[in-house]
Amino acid sequence: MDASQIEIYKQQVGKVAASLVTSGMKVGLGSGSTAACVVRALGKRWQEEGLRFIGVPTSVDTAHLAQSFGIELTTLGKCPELDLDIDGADEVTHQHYHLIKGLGGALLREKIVRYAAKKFVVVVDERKMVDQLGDHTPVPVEVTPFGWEATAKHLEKIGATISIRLKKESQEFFLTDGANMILDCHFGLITDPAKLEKEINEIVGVMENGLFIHCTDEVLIAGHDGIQHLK
Ligand code: ABF
Repeated sequence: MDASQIEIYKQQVGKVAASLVTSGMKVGLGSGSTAACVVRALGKRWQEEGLRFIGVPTSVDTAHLAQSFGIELTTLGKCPELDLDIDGADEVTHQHYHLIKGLGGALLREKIVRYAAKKFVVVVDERKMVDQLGDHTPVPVEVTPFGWEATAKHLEKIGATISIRLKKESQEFFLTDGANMILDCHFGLITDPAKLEKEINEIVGVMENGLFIHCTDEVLIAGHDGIQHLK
């Protein structure tokens, strides 16, 4: 699938996801390129239809994009309960819609926003669908920089092969919007993702991880068969 076709899929699924938002809603706005297509489609509705909702962005990049359309934003501090959260993913299982998220580096805020929302809708193109998590994608683990080396040792003890996330074209550590580091943990095929999600978070120094298990309500998948809306 070439890049232009993928971009078309992302725009298609972004538009369909944006149609789920009605005026007055409190909406979590995800991060990554597919979620950005949702924000752009929402911005178009804001400007052309007068759609009015309140958004809680999951990253600085998403906040800037939403603000460029004039979308009203708030924080979970002012709005701790959301109606809907729309976000992308790096892998989605066909069964149960378990996710790996975080290759975009926003997993902590994404997970906090997800769990503040009544409904969670994931938007992907068909490349992201898998039978089992982990074969091709590491689990991003957000860790506090203090003592990250010791935290990494604990992660290795539960089976992780670790790549330290670096800034693009640099040898500097990538830092999240929350000024944490990300250790990309390769586990291979993950047979019990719910157990692993808990195991990782029990390690001192770990802030959160990119396994989103038993928490997806609906998935919108763009592909050569058009848009599938799985509930
Ligand atoms: C975000 O979107 C992240 O959780 C995930 O890593 C990323 C996927 O990005 P893209 O849509 O660009 O593939 O939700």
